[in-house]
This record gives sequence, C-alpha cells and structure tokens, in this order.
Amino acid sequence: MNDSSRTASNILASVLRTLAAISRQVADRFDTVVDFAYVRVLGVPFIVLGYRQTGKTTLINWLKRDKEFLAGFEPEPTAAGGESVPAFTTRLSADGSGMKLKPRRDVGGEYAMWETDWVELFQQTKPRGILFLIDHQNAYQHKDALNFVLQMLDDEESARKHLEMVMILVNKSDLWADEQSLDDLLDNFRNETRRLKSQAERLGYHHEIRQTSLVTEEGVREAMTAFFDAIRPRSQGLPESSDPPPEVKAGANGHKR
Ligand SMILES: Nc1nc2c(ncn2[C@@H]2O[C@H](COP(=O)(O)OP(=O)(O)O)[C@@H](O)[C@H]2O)c(=O)[nH]1
Ligand SMILES: [Mg+2]
Repeated sequence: MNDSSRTASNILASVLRTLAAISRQVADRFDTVVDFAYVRVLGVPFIVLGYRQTGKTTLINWLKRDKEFLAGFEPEPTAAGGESVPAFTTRLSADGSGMKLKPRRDVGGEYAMWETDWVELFQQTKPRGILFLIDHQNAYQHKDALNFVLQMLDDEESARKHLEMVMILVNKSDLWADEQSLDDLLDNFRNETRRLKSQAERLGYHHEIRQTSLVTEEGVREAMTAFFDAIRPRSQGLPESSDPPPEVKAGANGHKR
C-alpha cells in the first residue's frame, strides 16, 4: 500500500467509526423513546398461557394488586372466552419506577381454548413476552399445551415478531419443592425444554424456567421483575450478581442488551 492509499483508508476507517458511533446513539435514543411509549403510555404487551388450574388468573391478579396481594385469593375458574384485562401500572420495573403492563385477556386453559382463545390472543397482542405456567400435576397436559404454544410460535410469524422472552413458571412450589427439585420435575419435560431452547435460538428470543409459588409468593417478584425487564424495549438492568439464583435455568446470561 502506498502513502496516499494508506491515508485514504485511514480516513475511511475513521469516517466509518464516527458513523457507527452516531448510529449507535440514534438507536439508543430511539429505544429510549419506544420504551417510554410502552412503559408509560401503551402498556408492555405480554400474554399468560398454560393448562387449566396452573395459576394464570392468580398471577394476573398478583400483578394487578402487586404489593397488596390478597391472602386467600380464591379465583373462580375462568369462563370460556376469558376475561378482558385493562392495562394497569405496577412497580415491577428493575429500578422500581412505574411500569404499565398490558396482558389484554385472562384466558382459560382447557384444550378447547387453545385453538381459539390462545391463538386469537397471541395474534391480537403481538406480545413482547409470554408467561407459560405449569405445575407438578398433569404433566401430560402441560406437555401438550407447551408443544401447542411452540407450534403456534412457529406458525404465526407476524404475531411473534416482537417476542423477546418466553418464561416458564413451574408454579405451586409450596406443594412440590419439599419432595423434588426443579431439575427432577423438569426431567419429565426434557423433549419440550429442548424444543424450547432450539426454537429460542432459531427465532431469537430468550427463554427462562423458574419456580414460583403464588401462595407463599416465593420467587414471584424476582421472576416478574426479570421478565418485564427483558421484554421492555430498553432494559433498566437488574443488579449484577456473580451467583445466579438457583431457580434460573437458562437465558439468564447472554442477554442481548
Ligand atoms: N398451592 C398453590 N395453589 C395455587 C398456586 N397458584 C394458584 N393456586 C391455586 O390453584 C387454583 C387455580 O388457580 P387459577 O389462578 O384459577 O388457575 P388458572 O386456571 O390457570 O387461571 C386456585 O385454587 C389457586 O388458588 C400456588 O402457587 N400454590
Ligand atoms: Mg383462570
């Protein structure tokens, strides 16, 4: 390379560096504006799915009531067609500031609802995140339901385009955690979790599996804060910890932000 071409390539490299820095800044500001729009105005769209009696209605009520969650909350089984849920504001952001959430509907979990209510909710919401609940009973039905959701994600390209995270909550830990570990319980779901992992890599979303109890509230706040931080357009960043909590199965690292 002679001197003049070296100078030219140096100039070009510095122009490219400057352009890259500018576009990073623009992208950063854009994220901030979009984040504000979702978190303060529109509500962050997400959906709650899972087989019947896993705790979907209880979870939505926990989110709505946040701190003043009622002990002894006894939900009626959710009626066919589900129930509309208006957007509401919580303090579940990583920095404790107000965060508006939009789950749209509380749907039922019976087989008959999957093809109708679940798909419709997914298409209408174009969620940034999916919370999928299972518990220690009815393993067969949970597998079916999870496979249904994964197939729906494959099939519904336009509905999944904003999806950032699928979080599986293995709920009711107050009833099973004394007898078995989360890993033992998940042993039953090996094929499904493998499918989830490979789909997440292929479609570019994060996935996590956590254990929760909506009765003792163990694990719930941590899971929800991590979930909503991951699906908002601009993460507020959770406090760094060198030891990930034991319930974090996957996706805690390698977060793209
Ligand atoms: N022991 C226990 N029961 C729970 C928990 N979460 C929900 N439940 C109960 O499970 C039943 C079904 O809950 P619900 O929210 O209606 O489930 P959905 O059908 O998925 O909406 C209710 O009796 C809840 O009180 C939990 O973490 N532990
Ligand atoms: Mg319900």
